[in-house]
Amino acid sequence: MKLYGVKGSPFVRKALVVLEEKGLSYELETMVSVSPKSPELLALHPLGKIPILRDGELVVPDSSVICAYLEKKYPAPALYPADPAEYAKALFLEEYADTRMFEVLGPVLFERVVKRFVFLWLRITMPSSGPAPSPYTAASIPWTGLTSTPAARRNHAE
Ligand SMILES: N[C@@H](CCC(=O)N[C@@H](CS)C(=O)NCC(=O)O)C(=O)O
Repeated sequence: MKLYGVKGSPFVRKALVVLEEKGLSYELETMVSVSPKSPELLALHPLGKIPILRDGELVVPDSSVICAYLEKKYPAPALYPADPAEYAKALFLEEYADTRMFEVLGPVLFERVVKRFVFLWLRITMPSSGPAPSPYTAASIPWTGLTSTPAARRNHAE
C-alpha cells in the first residue's frame, strides 16, 4: 500500500497511525497539496488534498475514508469501538478534530511548526541561483501552499 502526503499534515498522520497500529506494510510517498495543484494530485483526489491511499488499483482519498476503509479491510486490531453508541461517539470526535479543532489549531501548527520546517528546508535545499523550482515541489510552499488555510491566506496578504 502507498500513502501519499507529508508527515507534517495532521490528516496524513491520522492515516499513518491507523496503518502503524494495524501493523500494515506501506510506503509514504511525498506529495504536497499546494496550489497550483499538480495534475498527479488532482488525478488521485478530486479536491486536491492529502492524504490519499493507494491499495493496488484502488485509490482512496480523505483521511476519514482511509481510516474507515482500513478498519473494514483489516478489522484486527479494531481501532473503532464495536458498540454502536461508542462508535457514534468516536466518529463525532474524529469529525470534531478534523473540522473545528483543525480550524482553530491548524493556524497555530502552521505558524509554529510548518513555517519553521519549510524555511529550514528551503535554506538547506534552495539553489541560490538558476531556474526557479517547479511550483509542484515542496520548494514552492512558502509562495503557494501557505494559502491553503484562511489564516495563512491572511498572513500572506499582509
Ligand atoms: N477532510 C480531508 C482534509 C484533508 C486536508 O485538508 N489536508 C490538507 C493538508 S493538512 C490539504 O491537503 N490541504 C490543501 C487544500 O485544502 O487545498 C481529510 O480528512 O483528508
